[in-house]
Amino acid sequence: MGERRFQFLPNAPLDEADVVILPIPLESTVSFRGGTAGAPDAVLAAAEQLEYYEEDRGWSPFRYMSVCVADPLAPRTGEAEAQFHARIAEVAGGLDRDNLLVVIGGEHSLTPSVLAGRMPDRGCVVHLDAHADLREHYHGTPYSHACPVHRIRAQGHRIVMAGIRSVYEPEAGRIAADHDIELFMDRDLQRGDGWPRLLDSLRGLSGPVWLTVDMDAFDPALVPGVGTPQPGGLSWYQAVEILEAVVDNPAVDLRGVDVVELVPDPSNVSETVAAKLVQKAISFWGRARGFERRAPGGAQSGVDHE
Ligand SMILES: [Mn+2]
Repeated sequence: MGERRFQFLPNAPLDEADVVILPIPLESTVSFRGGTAGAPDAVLAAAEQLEYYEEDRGWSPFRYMSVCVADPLAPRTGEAEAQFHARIAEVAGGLDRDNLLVVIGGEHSLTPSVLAGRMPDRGCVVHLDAHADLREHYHGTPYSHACPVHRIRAQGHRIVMAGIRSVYEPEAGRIAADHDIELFMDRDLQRGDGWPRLLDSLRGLSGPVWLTVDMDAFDPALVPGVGTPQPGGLSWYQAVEILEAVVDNPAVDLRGVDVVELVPDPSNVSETVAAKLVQKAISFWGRARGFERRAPGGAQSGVDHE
C-alpha cells in the first residue's frame, strides 16, 4: 500500500490537518485470535465505501475540514515493547492539540501510551468494552491488551466504562473499591436504568476526555471481527448516541478517539462499523466546533468525483 488516505481524500500536511488519523497496527499480546495488525488498513479500505455526506448532521464534513492519515506507527524489528510504547507517547505528544486525533489500532495496549503523550493532564477516559481490562499483568507483561485500564488509572485518569460483560474476579473487587471508576454493566444498559444514567454521566463530563472503543463492546452479531467476542453488547445506534453525548458536550476538551482490537472479518462488516464510527466522530466533532461556518475549502474541494 502506498500513501494511505481516508475516503480517497488528499492528505493535508500533518501539522495543518483538522483531523489526524494515526494507524497503530500493534499486535503482540492477543490471547485468542490474532489479526489486529491488519485492522488499520482494513478500516481505511472500508472507509472508501462510505459517502462523503454524513446523514446524521446533514453535511459533508470534508467540504470544510482537512484530513491527514499519518504514517503507521508499528514496532520496529527488535524494538523492545517498552521502547515502542514510549515512541507512541512521543508521537502522540508531538501532534497539534487543536485537531481531532483518531487512532486506529491495533491492540488495546496502545491507549495508555497514546494518553501519555496526548492527555498528560488529568482527564476522563470513556471506555467502551466487553472486558474491564484491569489486570496489572497478563502473560508476564503490563503491555497486554488485558491491562490498559490499570495503566490508565495509574496515570490518574478517571474512567467511565460501559458495555462490560466479562470480568475477572479480582477486577470486580478493584472496581467496587475504586471511586474513580464508574461502571455501566452491559446488561444494565440493555435491560435496566443504566442507559439513561450512562448518557447523564457522559453529558456531565468536563475537561480533557478520551474515548476508547474496543470493538468487542459491540454485539458480536454486528461486529464478529474481534479477538475475544462476548455475547450481549452495544447496538450501532447506542454507540452513536454515546459518541454524541461525549462529542456534542461543549464542556469536554476531546483529546481524541481510538478504535482498537478489531480483527478484519471476511464479510467486511466489522471494519465497516469501525470506519463509519470514525466518520461519525469526525462529523460530530466538526459540527460541534462550527466548521460548517468556514468557507468550503476542505479536503473534498479538489476531488472531482462524488
Ligand atoms: Mn475487550
